[in-house]
This record gives sequence, C-alpha cells and structure tokens, in this order.
Amino acid sequence: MRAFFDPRQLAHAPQMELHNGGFVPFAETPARAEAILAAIGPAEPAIDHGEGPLRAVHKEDYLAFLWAAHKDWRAAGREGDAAGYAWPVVRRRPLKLDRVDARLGQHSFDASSPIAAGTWEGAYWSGQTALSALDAVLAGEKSAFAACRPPGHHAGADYLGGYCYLNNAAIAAQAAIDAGRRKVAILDVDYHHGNGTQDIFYARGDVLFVSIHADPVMDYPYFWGHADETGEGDGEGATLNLPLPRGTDLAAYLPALETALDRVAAFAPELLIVSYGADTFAGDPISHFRLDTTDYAVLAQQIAGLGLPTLVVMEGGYAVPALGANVASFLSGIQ
Ligand code: Q9C
Ligand code: ZN
Repeated sequence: MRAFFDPRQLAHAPQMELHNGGFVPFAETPARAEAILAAIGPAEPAIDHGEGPLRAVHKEDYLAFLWAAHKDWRAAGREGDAAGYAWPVVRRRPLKLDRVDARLGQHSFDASSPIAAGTWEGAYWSGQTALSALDAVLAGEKSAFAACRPPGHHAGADYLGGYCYLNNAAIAAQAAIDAGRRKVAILDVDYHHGNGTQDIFYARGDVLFVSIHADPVMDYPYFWGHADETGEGDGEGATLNLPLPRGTDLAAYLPALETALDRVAAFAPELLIVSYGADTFAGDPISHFRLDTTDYAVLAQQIAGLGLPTLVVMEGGYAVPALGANVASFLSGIQ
C-alpha cells in the first residue's frame, strides 16, 4: 500500500499539555510519526495542494488565526507555546477581538492543544499528506495510508482541540466530493469521538460519519459522541455514534464494527475514509480499551470486506513503543 508522510509535519512539537490539573509532557509527539515510519518503511512526501482544500473545510478567520497565533503570542510578550484559558461558552459569536487570549478562546475547546512555533507548518503538511494519499486512491489505488500528525478529527471548521488543528479526514472527504465523488463515508475508529469531523458534516447528507469510541459519559471529549446525535437537516441519519464502555476488548468491539460497516454499506459510498486511532490499544497511556496488536489486522480485514476504495488517515495512539506494530497490523488487514 502506498504510504504518505511529509517531514515538515515534524515541525509541530508543543512542550507540555494541561492534563488532570497539571502540566505533563505533550503526548502527541514527533516520535509517534517516527515510530510509524520505522515500522511501515519509507513513505512518499506530500504534494502541495495549496490552501484551497483547507479553505473548503475551515473558516477563513480560523486559518488566519492559526497561521498567526504563535507570532501573536510572542508579540504579546509570552514565552513557550500558546494556549487559551477563557472560552465563550455562552453565545460564541464572531467578535473581532485582537487580544491573543481572546482569539485562542474563540477558536479552541480545550486547554490541552497548545500552538507552538511550528504548529501551522506541521498541521498544514499533515493536511497535505491526507490530500496526497487521497490522490492515490482517486487515481485508482485500492487503498492508501496518510501518516497524519498532528491528527485532525477533533478540529472543527473554526476551532482546534484534542491535539488537532486542521481536520485531515474532513479535508480529504471534501476534496473527494469536489473531485466528483457523490457520496463519501468516514469511519472513525479512534478511541475518542471525532467531534470535529461530526460537526463539519452534521447537516450534510453526502458525507456519512460513523464512529466507534469510548462512551463520552466517561471519556474525552465528553460533550459529543452520544448515541442520540444523528445529524440534522439534510444530514439527519447521516451520523451514527456507537459508544462503548471502558474495558472493551476485541469480542466486545466486533459487534459495533459490524453495525458500523452495515451502515456504511447501506450508504453505498464511492470512497471510504478511515480515521484510524491506535489509542484503542490495551497499553495506551491515556485510554481504556483492550485491543491488542494482532486485533488491528482483524478490524482492518472486516473493513476491507466492504470492497470500497479506502483512504486510511492516522489519528491518535500514544503507546509509542507499540505504535509502529499497531499501525502495521492495521494496514496489513486493509490491503
Ligand atoms: N485527562 C486524539 O486521540 N486529553 N486526541 C485528554 C484526559 C485529550 C486525544 C485528557 C485527548 C485527545 C486525536
Ligand atoms: Zn484519540
């Protein structure tokens, strides 16, 4: 399977994140990408598709904010990485605020996704990597892998969060639609609910979003991913959330996957995008499912059974010593 990764993705390297009330080393490290590449072998660099496909998903003012945020932070006299601390929970509206802290609050939903000097560069090339792998599938490859990091599925049209800044899977889905694919399905199997992806397509009927994740009653992102979120307007019925309890192992996971795949098959998409997170692994330091390395090949074989052109986009997975083997196992089952 053709795999894509761009070295410029490594420019994103925040130092610390707020976790359970204290600052700990940032979990979404460049070493994650290096572990994946060491296991799967060399990857093709991204081709620059420009900002157009980013603007097709993300709002202009958000992209401008993200591009400038770290410079603005330094201009305000701050050191280290930029992070918000106040949020407009009530009546979020497009106020033209100059203060960097206000802009961070307008465009984020958590305090654990800092903006470092290289965040724009890393996120930009992560998005370009997804677009480059998409090109391979649109050109006729049965499948391709985009080794995206930073990940994307928590980022919405105008906000960041959950280690995500630009929504790589959504950017690829929209680019596929813009290239003439009429229906695209996104299957999200990261441990966490892909709230950003869901939000971006919530009122649309041309992009199906199906997600299997830890029940948000117990786990991040808490406010989204509940089973009663099914879409709205033209998108009513085009969102399916399958929350599972902590402790879920392969035997408990497979029935949810069957339900998810039945929904994808019924939708009859022309393209499947898999948001793949290896944070469902038993040894993941921030998650609580019990999948094993060999289980990923099983999940992937089930997914490949749909027989759809498939783009795999990397999301989370923080057990770095096992990450390469987990990704390789998953990709072995897709192809
Ligand atoms: N105390 C992805 O896997 N932090 N993002 C949770 C729990 C955020 C994970 C903190 C986890 C985000 C792409
Ligand atoms: Zn995750």
